[in-house]
Amino acid sequence: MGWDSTFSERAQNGNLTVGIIGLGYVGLPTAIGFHDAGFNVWGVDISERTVRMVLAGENPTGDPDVNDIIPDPESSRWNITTSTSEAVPHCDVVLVTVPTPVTEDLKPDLTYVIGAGRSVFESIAKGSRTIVVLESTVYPGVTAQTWLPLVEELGMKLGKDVEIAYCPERFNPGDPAHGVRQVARVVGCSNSQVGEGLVELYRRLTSEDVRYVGKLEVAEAAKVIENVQRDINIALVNELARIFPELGVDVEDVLSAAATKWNFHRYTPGVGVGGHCIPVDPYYMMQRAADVGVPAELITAARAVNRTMPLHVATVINEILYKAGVLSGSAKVLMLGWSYKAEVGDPRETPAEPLTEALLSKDIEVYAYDPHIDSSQFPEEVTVVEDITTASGFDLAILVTAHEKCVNIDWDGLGKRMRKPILYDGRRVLDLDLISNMGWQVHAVGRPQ
Ligand code: SAJ
Repeated sequence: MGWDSTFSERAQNGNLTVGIIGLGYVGLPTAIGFHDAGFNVWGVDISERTVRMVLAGENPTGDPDVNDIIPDPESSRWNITTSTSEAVPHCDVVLVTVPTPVTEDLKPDLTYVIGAGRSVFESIAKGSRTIVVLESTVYPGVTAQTWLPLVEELGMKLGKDVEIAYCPERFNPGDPAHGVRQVARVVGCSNSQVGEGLVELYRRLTSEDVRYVGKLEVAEAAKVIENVQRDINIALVNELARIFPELGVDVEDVLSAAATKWNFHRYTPGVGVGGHCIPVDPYYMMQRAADVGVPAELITAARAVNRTMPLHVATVINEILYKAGVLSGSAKVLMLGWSYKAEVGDPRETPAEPLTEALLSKDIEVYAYDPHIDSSQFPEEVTVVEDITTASGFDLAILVTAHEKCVNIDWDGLGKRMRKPILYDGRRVLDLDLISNMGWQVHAVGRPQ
């Protein structure tokens, strides 16, 4: 039994069964959150490994915040399966939290959204008005464009057999302060009563603001532009990080000075912008603008700045090695960190990859140390360093990811084991004066040579 006049009341008293399709970074914490809020939960993932791990109480995601909070499989309210068709008939609401990556040619890849939608709709009982909510990040129009044809193809009717809504996930991996129970949500739905009913449901999940914002496209667009804005802001400081060193000025000094102004938003330049959100979502907005023939020049230009940051850094590093007298073809560079973000074990869209490709193209050997990333997740052309305390023989060390275990290392000891103690701080988090006093030659993104 999905939507009916008692839905809001059932949501308020936890008397609903919530299905979650996709138990990854977003889906698993969401399933756990609704279980902890007192709901019956059916979690579905196509991966046998994921289902097996979750049922064993183990965390299949790379997000440490999910450790030790997985419910006991004996709980009658916690049902985990690989079968959508088994789960959906039990559910009043089904949340779809599947990946929405971009293709090789940087176009939105909606195959998971379409596949999950189809398997959910096929499993819904006619007349149940089961509510299906897409949470994955898409561009405005996708939910209606992909799911409504599936509903019609199956001979189902919106408002009779099924209801469709959009509620973007705003989950920040590796940031316990912004987990699924602590972030504000917006709900888009063509049926305002269903939208308001979902607001009641999500209010049981998160302590922050939850509001109905109108039709699907409004909520879809809000999520995309949240990340587009972030990409543009980071691109600005990355562009400044290329300009100011040429003026003999450290960009970090400039940004810190500017940040004394009450409405200046401080961002940090780096080797690049990774992850499954920020470097991906702008392509959705660009696609949609192109569909309607309106240029998206700023969004496109910002994406290009961030996308080429690793190449810029590789060029600078090559110059540093050349000036240090390292013979071409003999240089060895140690990357400290591989993941796209500190304290998270996630290599998706990591700038370390294009940086590696650029360094290899300059005949520079690449080694990498990242305690959050399993050695099998590194590309084969990278030599994995398992133990930083014995690593030796490198001509330059570059901080790629500001993991605590890559920042707080024995710099003095490493310096003594380097062939050349040259450091490049790719995240502007290190105390370069302190490290320089240990005998390192120090450089950093946005800092004059
Ligand atoms: N980065 C910079 N400079 C910055 C901030 C980030 O270079 O000033 C780089 C990071 O190193 C990383 C990439 O950008 O490679 C993305 O970093 P992020 O902090 O935005 O982390 P994400 O990708 O996990 O973004 C998530 C997003 N959350 C959701 O989509 C639900 C994003 O919307 C959040 O704004 C962001 O977390 C956050 O607030 O930290």
